[in-house]
Amino acid sequence: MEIVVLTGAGISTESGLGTFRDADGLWTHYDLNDVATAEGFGRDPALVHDFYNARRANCADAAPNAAHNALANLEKSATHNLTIVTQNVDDLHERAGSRTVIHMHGTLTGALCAACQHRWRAPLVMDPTDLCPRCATPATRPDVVWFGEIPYQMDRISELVAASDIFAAIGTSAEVYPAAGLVELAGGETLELNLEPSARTNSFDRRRFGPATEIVPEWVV
Ligand code: BJW
Repeated sequence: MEIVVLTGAGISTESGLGTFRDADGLWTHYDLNDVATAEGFGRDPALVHDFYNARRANCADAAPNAAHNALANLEKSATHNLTIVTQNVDDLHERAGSRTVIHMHGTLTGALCAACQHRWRAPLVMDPTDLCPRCATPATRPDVVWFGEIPYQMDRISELVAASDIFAAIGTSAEVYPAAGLVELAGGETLELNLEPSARTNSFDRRRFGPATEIVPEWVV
């Protein structure tokens, strides 16, 4: 049984990490054009680093919740092959014990040189004057996927979703593409697990609504 689970910010919100588009979400406090585009980074790299430094600190203080734990346990069961495709840049799936996790929008723990594309482990606090360890250019940015950039491992993700027996989307608004369109590629049964209906809820075969810490452990049992 091949299971692919797509996760979004809603799975981590009960761990204390905010979502983007809910009331009081990150995009109600920040203009995404300023902090989640390469153009915004070019205009004001200090603002972007402040945004991600704060999120890195929040993430370090957070712990996986019952939904992350339930998915990690599902992966350990010998009868399933589970791949988690996450839009989240936090590492709560890994810290819960999940081993097969694809971060399609990058990670808070990654640093990327905008000049030479070298990647390395990000320090807790990043600064516009940080130099790339390979080319020594002060072009260090978080290794996350901003609007207008191509998400990571899309070919592998598309193949996994198409070949899946079950595709479940957890805690995502389905407002951001290409993640929102993955349900259309799914070869098997599709299920939405979310606090409320997402923008693509009608594309799923089945749906359950409620907090992830309740509905994900119930689904996994
Ligand atoms: C709970 C809960 C609880 C709350 N329990 N649930 C097609 C049509 C229109 C536009 C486009 C299109 N294709 C591409 C675009 C452009 C653009 C886009 O989608 N724009 C839209 C806004 C219209 N997409 C892109 O630019 C992407 N790149 C791209 O398309 O490249 C071209 C290409 C791709 C592939 C092949 C070929 C070419 C890149 C998108 C990058 C997104 N980056 C961000 C920020 C960086 C990472 C970071 O800083 O964290 O990623 S934006 C932000 O949104 C972040 C998230 O990963 C992403 C998704 O958000 P998510 O996770 O869904 O969170 P929310 O807040 O939206 O929703 C939370 C949900 O949880 C809600 O439903 C709640 O109800 C629920 N919830 N509490 C369960 N307790």
